[in-house]
Amino acid sequence: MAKLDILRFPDTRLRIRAFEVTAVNDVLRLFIDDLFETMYHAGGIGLAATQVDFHKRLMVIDVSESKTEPLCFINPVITHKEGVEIMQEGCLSVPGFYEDVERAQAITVKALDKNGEAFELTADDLLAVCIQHEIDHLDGKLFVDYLSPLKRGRIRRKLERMGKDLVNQNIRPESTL
Ligand code: QAP
Ligand code: CO
Repeated sequence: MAKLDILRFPDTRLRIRAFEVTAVNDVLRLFIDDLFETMYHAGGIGLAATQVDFHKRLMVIDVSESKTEPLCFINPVITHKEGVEIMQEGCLSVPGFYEDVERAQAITVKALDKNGEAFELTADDLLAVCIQHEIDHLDGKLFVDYLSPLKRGRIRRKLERMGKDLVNQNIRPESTL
């Protein structure tokens, strides 16, 4: 197992559209374990492969309080969206910033699991929002893209000004102002 480095906005590698996974094998499963380890260590509820500079359509999520409900989605596709919900979102690639984003309130998603088996899942509220947020990453999209250019620019400049090391030491951008 290995903890991986997480790319930080505005790194242009976060804009790469991920490729379909063509084979679910042991090598990929080892990487999935690393994604979970990285997400849990960073205190996240979701992490897409794109965020660790691996450009395949693969993401992990665990929205449970107890951190005992790992979900892995390979080649995820949303087949149904319903309703609207505004939720405050954050992102491990945009550390220290949380803003309201409007998304579908409920979704159905189909994907492959870590054994390469197809499954379909209907989700609402936090899990639905998290799935939409992570699929956006696989398409090179970030939650800050839904904000006004002014807000996005402020966040970009604050993150650019702080060294990578400060972020890794978990010092929040707002504490430097
Ligand atoms: C996406 O985000 C998400 O700034 C997952 O300092 C977030 O796990 C979907 C995190 C909210 C729906 C609602 C962010 C951890 C984790 C930070 C995350 C931070 C430490 C973000
Ligand atoms: Co994110």
